[in-house]
Amino acid sequence: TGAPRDRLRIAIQKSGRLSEPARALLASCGLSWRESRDRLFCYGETLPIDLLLVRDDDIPGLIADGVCDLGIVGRNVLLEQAGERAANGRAEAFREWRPLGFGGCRLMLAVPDGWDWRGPAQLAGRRIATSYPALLSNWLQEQGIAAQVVTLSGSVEIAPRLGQADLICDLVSSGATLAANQLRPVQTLLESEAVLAGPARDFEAERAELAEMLLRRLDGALRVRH
Ligand code: PRT
Ligand code: ZN
Repeated sequence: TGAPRDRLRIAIQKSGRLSEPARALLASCGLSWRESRDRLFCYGETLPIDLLLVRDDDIPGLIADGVCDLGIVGRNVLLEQAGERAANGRAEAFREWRPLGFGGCRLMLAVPDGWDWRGPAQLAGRRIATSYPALLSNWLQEQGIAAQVVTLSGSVEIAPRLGQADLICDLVSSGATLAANQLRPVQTLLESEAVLAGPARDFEAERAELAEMLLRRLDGALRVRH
């Protein structure tokens, strides 16, 4: 399986917050594509660099399996899945290659408005709802705190009101969602943004040259933006 050796395949989010900025960034590197009828695959025209349009959660696994060479995904997703792999005793398979400067957000603890927050020690014995159980568990362990991690795949912000958890650990950008749910952000666990993800090891042969060219163009495009 995998892409032919003389082409590069990049996984990006099909539809979501990172889709348009990811495409725009790659287009600013001189890439252009011909879209397939099902809109899941974009064939590179100016360069032998193709796109695969997928759920963001699938991107680290596609790189680990060698189905894609690179991906554009939130650091939060990449580190969560890396943490999950490590917890299961699996080898490191992907890593962050470049921060990309868009999709910024924070993974934060948020407590009900009424809480008098006095620091992490207060979390002992509490139930914390999150979609990032590996990142939260690692942080709790670093802090030396025993708390219960309640894993939810979505709508984490309503968990305290439903009585599923005492507080939450979720992504925050403007903070409007927390405020609308009578929650207050109190502690940052991770500063996140979109990143270029790639395999833990370097590429070989033809793909290495293509990847180097893409990285040079990407670094140029990122410099112009800042
Ligand atoms: O369908 P697919 O699985 O691909 O998409 P998705 O729904 O899982 O992802 P998507 O498009 O919502 O987010 C993709 C990535 O964008 C995330 O993994 C983050 O890296 C990044 N990002 C940046 C965010 C936010 N900002 C953000 N605000 N992801 C989610 N949110 C949530 C936040 O948790 C809150 O519920 O958006 C809501 C609004 O946030 P506030 O604080 O502005 O109210
Ligand atoms: Zn997702």
